[in-house]
Amino acid sequence: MRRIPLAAALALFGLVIVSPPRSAAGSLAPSDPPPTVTGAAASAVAWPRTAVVIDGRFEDWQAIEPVWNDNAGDGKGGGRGIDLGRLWAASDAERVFLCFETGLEMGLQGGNDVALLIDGDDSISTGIDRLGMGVDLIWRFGQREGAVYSSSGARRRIEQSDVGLRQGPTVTSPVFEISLLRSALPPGDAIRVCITTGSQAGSDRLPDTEGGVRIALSDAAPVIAHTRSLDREHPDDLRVLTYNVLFDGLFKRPAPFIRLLRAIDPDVVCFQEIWSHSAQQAVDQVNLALPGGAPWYGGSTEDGLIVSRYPIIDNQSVDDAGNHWALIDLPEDVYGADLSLISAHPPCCDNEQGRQEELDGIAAWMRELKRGGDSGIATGTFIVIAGDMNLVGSSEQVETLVAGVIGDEERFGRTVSPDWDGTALTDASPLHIGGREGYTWRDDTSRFAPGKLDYIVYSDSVMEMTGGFVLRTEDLPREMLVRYGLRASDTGEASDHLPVVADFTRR
Ligand SMILES: [Ca+2]
Ligand SMILES: [Ca+2]
Ligand SMILES: [Ca+2]
Ligand SMILES: [Ca+2]
Repeated sequence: MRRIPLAAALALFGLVIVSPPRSAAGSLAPSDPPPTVTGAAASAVAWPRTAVVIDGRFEDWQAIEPVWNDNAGDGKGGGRGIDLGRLWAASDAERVFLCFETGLEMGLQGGNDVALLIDGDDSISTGIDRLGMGVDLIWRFGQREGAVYSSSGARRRIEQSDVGLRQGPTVTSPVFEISLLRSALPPGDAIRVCITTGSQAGSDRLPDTEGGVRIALSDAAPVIAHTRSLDREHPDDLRVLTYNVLFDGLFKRPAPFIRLLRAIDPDVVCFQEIWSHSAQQAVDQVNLALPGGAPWYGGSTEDGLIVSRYPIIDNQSVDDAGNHWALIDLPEDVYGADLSLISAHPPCCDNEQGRQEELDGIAAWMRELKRGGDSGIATGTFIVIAGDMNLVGSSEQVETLVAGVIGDEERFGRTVSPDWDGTALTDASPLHIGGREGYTWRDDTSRFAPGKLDYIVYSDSVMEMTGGFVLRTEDLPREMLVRYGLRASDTGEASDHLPVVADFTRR
């Protein structure tokens, strides 16, 4: 297995740590340099980042001073080697946001004993007495569950949806950002927090002193971005939609999908989880939603299905697993290039090896296309890979998807940077309308917190992203629902995944 160095892993998530000087006593060190953003991993679009967004990127924490700087090296003996570092905090009237360093690349939702203890009202007289705090809520990340304690100390077990837990990134990382609802905590104008990495000897604690880190809370209204439109910035922008429709939902639950397709008005769609219907049947459904124009085109093998407003010049299976490739004939006068598109759906959950194999196969496929010739694509062709990538394991898989880094070069051949200028592709990473969230999958009955599973990555050397969004109709203002003919329940009824959209123009 390849290991990527810590610095590279940090850069991948937009964060560069400039050797933070840890204060000897583990006390607050406000003079530490805030994390800086690398150019490559920065957002493609200048989102109104006036607040913290739980999206697995960290540029939003740049202007915020850490509230604690834990000693380096005090967590190497236990707690699975986790060595807590800096802690950042933010808040508004609705949520508390935390960002913390773990000293090593790790997954947050399993394989660790990290616990977050919160005294939600800064009062020793409520909750249970732990580490000099009156702890009202404990969340155990690795167990994906927690507990709240009443003022009398009575315990009630909780799951992620009970506290509105958000966390990112969904893949492994040495830094995580999380948020939870203030309504899950007793009311107060300050909280105390402590993070522990386990109970065995040598485990780390942040802070090491009793009483936790005190964080004064803001009652400011949540910052909502002023996105009040689903429309393209320019009518000619190419709109790509990827949508995991959950077990043929496009046919089993057509009504919300028809409304959503009509509102989103895509040019090309990458569907996943259409198992028992043909490309022509998918085309017919899209035609039902968006009639009146030229006929739609479709191509599929299994699972990864592509529907396009523009003709499909060529299409093939990337592999036996159903990841699907199509070359789409975009209007020459508008875009000056065609579109090489993959609709992908690598396996989910614990199947880390199977997922890496499919992503390796996609990277190899892209490499061969780029060779040109009879079986290749023309230089400068738009390249987009979109789909439900199920990236819940190693961050190396993000590297394979975005930078084409092949894990098993013996089997899949050498790594070639996928973009035309010899660099990586760019992760579009759109946010929800409202700008507060980055997740693309959510199931409130699951023990897994909402996550970013669906991706659109593109060749930024020839394409410029002009907009995009993740759509969750429950969060739309009434006026927008009416304007776009949507119902608040649509995305929830349709699928556990949300529609993910990115708009492009020629660079
Ligand atoms: Ca963020
Ligand atoms: Ca530490
Ligand atoms: Ca308390
Ligand atoms: Ca410590």
